[in-house]
Amino acid sequence: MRIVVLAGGIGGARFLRGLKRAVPDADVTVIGNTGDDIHLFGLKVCPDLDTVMYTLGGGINEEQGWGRKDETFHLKEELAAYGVGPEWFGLGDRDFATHIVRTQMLSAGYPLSAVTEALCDRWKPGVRLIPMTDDRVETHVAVELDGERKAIHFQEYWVRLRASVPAEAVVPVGAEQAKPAPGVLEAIAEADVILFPPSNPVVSIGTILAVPGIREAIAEAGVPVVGLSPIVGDAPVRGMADKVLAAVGVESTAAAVAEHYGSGLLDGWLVDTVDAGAVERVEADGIRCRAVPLMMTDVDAAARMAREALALAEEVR
Ligand code: GDP
Ligand code: FO1
Ligand code: CA
Repeated sequence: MRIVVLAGGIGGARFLRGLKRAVPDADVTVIGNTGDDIHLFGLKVCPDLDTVMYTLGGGINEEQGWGRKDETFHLKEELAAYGVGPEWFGLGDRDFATHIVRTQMLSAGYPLSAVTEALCDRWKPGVRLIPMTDDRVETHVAVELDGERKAIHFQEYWVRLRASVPAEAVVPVGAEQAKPAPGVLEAIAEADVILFPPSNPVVSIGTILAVPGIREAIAEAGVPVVGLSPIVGDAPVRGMADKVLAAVGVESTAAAVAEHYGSGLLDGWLVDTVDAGAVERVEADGIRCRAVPLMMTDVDAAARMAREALALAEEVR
């Protein structure tokens, strides 16, 4: 079975680990969000690609959900001693090596998709991980700070400000001009099923869908498209999805997120059992909906969610 998954960072990665356990023989292609990418200290950092790669490759810091396990921060401390920041972004020593290799290869002329493949030669995530695009896309968030409206990088909004001010707009800068990376449209066209894991609907999956051609290819693939809600009990399980959903005028409920994707894109939607009351509303919108446990407390729980998603895909096929 050929499965295509659109993934952000932690939510996407943890779901993928469950999917791999549920269907070990499946041929899984992951289209990764690169809107979170940021240049720091002259290096290109790709948080969501790395979160997927480290999580599936066994290198992730499990408690944190991002970055490397057994990490140290000597390099960051040395940079800070020179007064070189930003001090608010926690790049560890082991993680730095990934960004150095990536940046070196990009400088040598390799596209990000080829670089990601090379990094995955080490981590062997067991999926084909492709960035949504080889072109530069950066998510910016419009906020009001000190009485002034400005656009800041998504990492600054989330990591430095901890989403403490309202997001007035979310803009995937560069997305309109971006082309899907090699293999993205082909994987979608050849998929037997397409899954939206419980990733952020705006700054993860929304950013991937903003690359011209990807949304259209999914809608036209003619195979079941099934998503899992990242919103449980009217709140994100973690992160700032509520803030960025508000910026696009969508309430933080499992049903509203399904409606935001729409029946033109989604065939099936899973909500958590605590949101069972949303099933009727989602089905009234023409999206088949089931309520099942959606908390990824461990890999087995994520595997059960993956099986439910694939079962729903068969129902709507
Ligand atoms: P990020 O890039 O690290 O923010 O990760 P993603 O975009 O892939 O996923 C973030 C979303 O995952 C957040 O909106 C969370 O609410 C959601 N999430 C995290 N853990 C769980 C979980 O156990 N169950 C569900 N249903 N959603 C989760
Ligand atoms: N998230 C944080 O909350 N604080 C950090 O200091 C931080 C550093 C960091 C370094 C490398 C990396 O790949 C990810 C990192 N993240 C950090 C997570 C990252 O900001 C993610 O983009 C967000 O979790 C939302 O997607
Ligand atoms: Ca992300």
